Amino acid sequence: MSQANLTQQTKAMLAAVWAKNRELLLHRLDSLDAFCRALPGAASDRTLRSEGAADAHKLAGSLGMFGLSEGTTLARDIEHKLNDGTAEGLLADDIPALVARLRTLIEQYQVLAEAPPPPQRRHRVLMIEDGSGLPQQIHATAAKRGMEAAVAPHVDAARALLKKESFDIVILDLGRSVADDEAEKVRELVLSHPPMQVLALTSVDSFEDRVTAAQVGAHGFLPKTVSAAEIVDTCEHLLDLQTAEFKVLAVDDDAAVLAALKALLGQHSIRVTTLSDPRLFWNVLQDSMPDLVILDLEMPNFSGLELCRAIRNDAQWNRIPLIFMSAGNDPQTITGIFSAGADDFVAKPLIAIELTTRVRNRLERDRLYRTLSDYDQLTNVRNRRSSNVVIANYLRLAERHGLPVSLVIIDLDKFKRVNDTYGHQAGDDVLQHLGGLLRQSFRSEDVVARWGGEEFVVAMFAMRRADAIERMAEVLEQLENHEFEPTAGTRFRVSFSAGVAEFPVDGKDLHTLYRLSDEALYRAKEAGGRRIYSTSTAPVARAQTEIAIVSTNVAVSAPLRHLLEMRGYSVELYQNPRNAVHELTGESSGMTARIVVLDELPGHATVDLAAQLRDVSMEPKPTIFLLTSPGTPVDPALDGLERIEKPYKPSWLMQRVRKILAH
Ligand code: GH3
Ligand code: MG
Repeated sequence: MSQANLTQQTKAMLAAVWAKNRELLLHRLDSLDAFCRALPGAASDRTLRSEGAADAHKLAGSLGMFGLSEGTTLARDIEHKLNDGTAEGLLADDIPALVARLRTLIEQYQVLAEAPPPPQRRHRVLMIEDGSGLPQQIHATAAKRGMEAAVAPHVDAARALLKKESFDIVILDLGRSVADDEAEKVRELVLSHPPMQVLALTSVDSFEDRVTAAQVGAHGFLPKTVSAAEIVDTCEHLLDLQTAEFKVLAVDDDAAVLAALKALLGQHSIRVTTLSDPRLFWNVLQDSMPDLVILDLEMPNFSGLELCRAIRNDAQWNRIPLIFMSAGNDPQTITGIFSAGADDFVAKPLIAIELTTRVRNRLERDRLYRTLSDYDQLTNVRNRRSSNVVIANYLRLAERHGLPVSLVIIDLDKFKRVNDTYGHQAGDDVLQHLGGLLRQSFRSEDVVARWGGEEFVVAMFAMRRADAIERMAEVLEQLENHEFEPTAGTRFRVSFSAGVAEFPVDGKDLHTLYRLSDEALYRAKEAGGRRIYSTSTAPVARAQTEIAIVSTNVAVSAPLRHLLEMRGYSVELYQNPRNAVHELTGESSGMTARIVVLDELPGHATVDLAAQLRDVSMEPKPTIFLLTSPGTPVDPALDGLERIEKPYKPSWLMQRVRKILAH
């Protein structure tokens, strides 16, 4: 965008903000009017004078922002006279004439925009029909706000539509359109269309619903009881977040200044959270996680200086860039601001261009500094120190919202051997590749970090242990499928092991969670590596295996076994069907399995084994999964068994396994 364009657009935005806030600014003249009406007595009334002066002060601060510098000068003049003049002096000054002049200035002022803001591409919203009438209401509200909305009759239709067209946001009703086993379908839909945002609606605002929302990859969730307008508000907020490059928190008790800041900085891809009550500062700071804070100097209850000192004394936030706005620019004020720990100071009246340039520069410099100091140079993921701060904050947020967080430690298997065999550079390439894989695989609200040589940590917000294992297993599969080629013709593959602990059930602080996930990692390594264990992965006696596989075909059984073992399940493999019959059905062996996966076995073996397993007297009886090939007829005697057609999708198979083993 050219500079000229930007200025035009900024002006157009300011014009809109001015039109909206002019009434508010005119109200600031009320106490000045009251002062004038009560003259000549008011000239010696301390209260009336200071109320009038306070309003004149605010007007001086905000008028300049809209380019009305004459108004600022006039308001300043009135403020000084009311504050410092003698009663006689005030009467001689003809304050009513000055106030009337100021009113005329505000009433007549127009921010002239040479051109209307260029049309933006309309945001597109997709919803799924649920029979409640809500999608139609959202449709109407979204249209009024300039969005395009479409309603698909069901999830499959939504998927078909997404293949043809792109949408910016999809609204999902978790109560109806996402049945239990559809969660995976929806997640795929979501993940395959970045950067599409997903808003989940929940029938009751329950913990379980929130977790499901996170599992399907939703970026936000709302109970379905809220109005269509609130839903559309949230959509706008999510879209804002997506396009914003930086986040800023602005604190000022003057709503007109906040509105103008939001509009001005919004033009520079900066999303502004505004706050007019400084008492709510800490909550809003934690929730909005800004990259920079703008503070007004004078505010009721807490002054900007007090907030600034508090920020500089807080372990988590003390490094955030802080910019002050103040109407006073005398040396004493400025020294006070900088000695409280501010990074910069902008005098009110604010000049739009100066303000945006300063904020933008500060943000860019800080980002550069942060990437250098917070990120690992080799792998481009967070380093240990910076991830500690972010994870600790997530734990606090999760506690407040009653959500889980899963902490995972990842350690490459036999990595020393990679270095020894292929050289240090090849080792570095592996670390780099894994860093990239982890960055791609997790949502932006999750934390990925390198904590040491070949040890990585991932913190997943709103994720339970079991789901974290599933996500990690997907990453492990991808890593194992990748071939490294350090020199032409030399190829190798690598794997990792990982340990998972969950907040708050396993521990409430980072230290405890780290220790427990490290213990789980140790057990994963002990079991042979290439797997992910959690705090709840208990060593299982062979007699109580979770899953038995009966297959004479190693090409089928080996990957299946790995798939299950990497997720921490205990697996027993029978390559000889007769052994399986003997062990799994013979009560003498004492052997049980919760699930038996039967491959296509030679002759009648599959039918026989299934029949015998159905007859075992042990409770609970094992659930039988039948592996079938497409096009191969299945014996009618096997009707009623769960079928898995080859080639199966790991994620889909795992969902069914999890459901059965959860009971
Ligand atoms: P295990 O399966 O038990 O984890 O065995 P391992 O060989 O992976 O573990 P060990 O702790 O014995 O070795 C870790 C190796 O990681 C030793 C070190 O040379 C290598 N390493 C650590 N940091 C880096 C790095 O930045 N670059 C490279 N290339 N290698 C590194
Ligand atoms: Mg290792």
